[in-house]
Amino acid sequence: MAPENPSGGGSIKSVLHETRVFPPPADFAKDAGIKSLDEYQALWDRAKDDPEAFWAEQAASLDWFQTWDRVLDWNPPFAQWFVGGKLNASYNCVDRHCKGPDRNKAALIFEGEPGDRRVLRYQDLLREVSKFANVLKGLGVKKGDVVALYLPMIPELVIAALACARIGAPHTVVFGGFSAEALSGRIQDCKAKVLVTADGGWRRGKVVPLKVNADGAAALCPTLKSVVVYKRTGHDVDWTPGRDHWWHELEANVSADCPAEPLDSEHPLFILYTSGSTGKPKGILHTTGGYLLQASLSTKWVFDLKPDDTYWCTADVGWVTGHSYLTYGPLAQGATCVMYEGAPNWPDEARFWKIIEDYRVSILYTAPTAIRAFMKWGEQHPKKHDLSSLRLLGSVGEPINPEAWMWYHEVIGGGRCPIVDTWWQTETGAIMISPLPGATPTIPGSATRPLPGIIPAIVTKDGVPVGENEGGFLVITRPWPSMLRTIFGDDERYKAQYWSDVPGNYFTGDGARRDEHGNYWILGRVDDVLNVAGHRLSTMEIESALVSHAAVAEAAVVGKPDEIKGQGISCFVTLESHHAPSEKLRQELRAHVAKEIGALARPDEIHFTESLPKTRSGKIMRRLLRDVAAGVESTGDTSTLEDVGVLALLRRGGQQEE
Ligand code: 6R9
Repeated sequence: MAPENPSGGGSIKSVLHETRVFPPPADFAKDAGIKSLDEYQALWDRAKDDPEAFWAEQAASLDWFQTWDRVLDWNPPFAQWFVGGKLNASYNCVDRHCKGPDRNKAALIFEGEPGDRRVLRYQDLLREVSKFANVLKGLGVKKGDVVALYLPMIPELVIAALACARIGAPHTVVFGGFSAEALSGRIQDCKAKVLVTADGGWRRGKVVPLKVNADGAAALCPTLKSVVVYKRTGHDVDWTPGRDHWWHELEANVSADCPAEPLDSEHPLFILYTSGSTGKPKGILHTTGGYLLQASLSTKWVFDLKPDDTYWCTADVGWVTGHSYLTYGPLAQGATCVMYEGAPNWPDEARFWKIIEDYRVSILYTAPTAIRAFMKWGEQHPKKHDLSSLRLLGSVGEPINPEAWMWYHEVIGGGRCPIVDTWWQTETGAIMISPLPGATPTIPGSATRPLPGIIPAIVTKDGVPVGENEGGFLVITRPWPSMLRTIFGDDERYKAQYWSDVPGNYFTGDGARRDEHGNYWILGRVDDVLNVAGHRLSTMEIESALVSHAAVAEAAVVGKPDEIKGQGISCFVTLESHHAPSEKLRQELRAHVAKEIGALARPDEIHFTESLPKTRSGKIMRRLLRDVAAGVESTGDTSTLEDVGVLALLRRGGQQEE
């Protein structure tokens, strides 16, 4: 919010001038659900002209216990979709596929990092989800109670999420890389009563100490009554009798029958915390009908899913991509999904390619940061494996640079697989801008076009549309079914954060331009949000963590270009008078941030400085610090700087050093 660079044009610039265009391969288009740009355009136009009729038609693809009375109730900025309709997400993802031969189809093909394998058919998933739903009921979880999930990437994470959905208990999944402090903050914010975790998970041959962190978090959370622990690694863990329960022990005593609860379309499905431009993560609330519809429909359109596809989304369920495109979207579509627990370079850098060969994966959906790491590790790794089963590649999480796009296309896709570069956000719930692989010509670095039903615009800070190829703020002009409903417990913040910058429009926080062919080019965040290896982090969240350390007086955090991660974390820190800069303190501060937030937020560099560049009104000029961190000259206006000397000192590298 409140970006430093006010109006479109000027300060949001694109340096990309990409002209290579890759039309959909003819044999791909022939069998695709949407076969041509004309077909796409007709669908998009119809959705624009009569959105309610369009969405109602699409919603018929889900199984409803009761049809809706009204498609949309729009009280800006509060939307209700399919009002009066009743359905259940777990029923749509599991039960309905068990009514015919698909009951024997693989739903999840799991591979653990140590190499253990499990296949759950749809009827196995139904049994496991029903049993765990009964476990939750046995612990007193009622419709509307929030359940926190802090698990490794194992089938139980999907099972637990669907079990929550089955009984109407919203889940909040916390990524296993977050610290005890971050976990407890989330549990307290949503007042979860039950936490589901594991003794540990495997990552690069080591155990991720989930139960240790869960214990640390639980100690700070008075609302938490029970902790369910799945035995994954089998090592010893501390135990709090009365509060802690083994998953397998609870499950041994429950029935495998638990009918899915008919829920209002607007019943909360999950809360997922994400970083905004303030210190405190926001609980993004998604509800059942609209979210499930768009997750499911976009999976079908964007991945052109076929019944015999083997689909692999590499995202962790702790992020929204794992919610929409490993859990709800593909399972609602009855797809076969690969799920992998561990690191891409364990035991060696060919692990992903071996998985693709072993399971004959046909669709791969991953992140640019991973692709750049694969490039660095070298093409000898993918070359060792047969990747001929692949037919489609996807990218998500950050802008993909054309070099990485071309490498993905040639080395992984063998030059034959279309690439779908999908732009969306935790808040949007589902993919918003992306090629449709049988219809849209793709261009390295462009997410191309909005999906049918999505009407974006690129505007100045005053809401005036910018011209062709001019940079501006990306907004969405109309409500869509999978949009966030609010920030959990904070409607005012929801309004302020998303709907006040450009009144009447949803403000994405991203800059973009649209070219003369109607293709969108995402230019990155225009607010104080960092995108580190595809993970969203707020500069202020890291600043708060730094200043919570006794030695730190003031901190400013900025992103710095990073070859693999996209952005690295660069911190400028002033110290309390009785503390002196030292390498030891630098390491201590890095560790402190990792402890407060999680290892993913560990700063790449910490600069000690005597003061920070500020405007006369006391605002830290991050723009200047970004230039210092990147080692480039600042071209922007510095006239509001309170003390020009500070900048000169920082530029000369005249930071206060040990
Ligand atoms: C799905 C997800 C959202 C932010 C978003 C934007 C960036 C995501 C992108 C992309 C360029 C793409 N982003 N996909 N930028 N091209 N294809 O990543 O959600 O974690 O909420 O992050 O990620 O900046 O605003 P989330």
